[in-house]
Amino acid sequence: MSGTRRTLLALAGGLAAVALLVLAGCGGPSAPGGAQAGAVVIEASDFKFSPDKLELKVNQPVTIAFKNTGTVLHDLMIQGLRIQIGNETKDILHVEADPGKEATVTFTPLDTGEFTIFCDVPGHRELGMTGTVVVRR
Ligand SMILES: [Cu+2]
Repeated sequence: MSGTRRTLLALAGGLAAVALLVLAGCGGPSAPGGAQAGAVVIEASDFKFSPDKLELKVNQPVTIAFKNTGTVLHDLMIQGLRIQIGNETKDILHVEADPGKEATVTFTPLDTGEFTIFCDVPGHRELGMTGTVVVRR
């Protein structure tokens, strides 16, 4: 009989593990039904961001869809703002998109304050590809 019990225990353990995985999978920024806690579209053209001002909430996940409608590679950098991406904490956000392409990034801002957004492709920042992100409580 102990053999059967062990099998049952193993089964129960396996089910618990599956349940945990499912729970972990649901813990993202997208709520059931696909609605997103925070989603922003930023368009990059030659040579500006639209919008060039962004307001975020600290500790709240946000997804940025970065659309490049220009004719050359553009990226979006935020330096000095601590963010969480997946299980990692970083102090730089970087997302880039080829012309006509879109890239998305989901992160959680960990600091409040005002930070500068810019395109890191050489020369673009000077041509006006800058913006501001404000992270509020
Ligand atoms: Cu650029």
